[in-house]
Amino acid sequence: MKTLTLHEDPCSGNCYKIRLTAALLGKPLTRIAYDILKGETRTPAFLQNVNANGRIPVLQAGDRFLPESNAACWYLAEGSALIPGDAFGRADMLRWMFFEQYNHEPNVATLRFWLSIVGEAHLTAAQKEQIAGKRAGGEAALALMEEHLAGHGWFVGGSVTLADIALYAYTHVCEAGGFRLGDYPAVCRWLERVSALPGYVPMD
Ligand SMILES: N[C@@H](CCC(=O)N[C@@H](CS)C(=O)NCC(=O)O)C(=O)O
Repeated sequence: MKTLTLHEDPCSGNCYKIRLTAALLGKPLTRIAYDILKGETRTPAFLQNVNANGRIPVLQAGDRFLPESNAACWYLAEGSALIPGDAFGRADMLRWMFFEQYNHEPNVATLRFWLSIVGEAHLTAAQKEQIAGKRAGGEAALALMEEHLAGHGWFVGGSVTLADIALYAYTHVCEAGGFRLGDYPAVCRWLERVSALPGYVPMD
């Protein structure tokens, strides 16, 4: 595999997914940090050379750039046990990764960002109006995870896959967004299983 560089903001769970995947696979990553609060992913140089979409994470493999956290995790994990060997298992894993991007991250991660990183006092009126809806959406996502994990050790099959890594990133820090992990005991037990994996690294 080519030299791997992660363009990241260390406070981002989307970036952490890629670091965790690489760590579990024993693949070294070089890290380049940007401060999203200072607009460092919106500069002309970043837009032209790293990601025209103005966002991190971006995984650089040699001279090619791959935005989107879950795509980058897939690239790292291709051919490993983090991706199920059977077609249905792979599709089911993608189901949870799409759920993470559509139902979980826009609610759970956004409230953490707004309330703990930006700070409520600095939110716009439009952002403040969205808090209740994002709270309800995040709680619904966590409740669905709780229901699944009450009967399963992992999201897909009998071992950790990229679905677990994608959902772990923002779930384990969801209390910073005002969610109560204590309401989700099966989720808490699953968080412990993930953090006990060989090679696990914590978020910065
Ligand atoms: N769907 C993308 C989301 C990327 C994203 O929203 N990145 C945020 C940080 S987590 C960002 O770069 N924000 C800075 C900005 O939009 O200027 C992924 O999973 O990688």
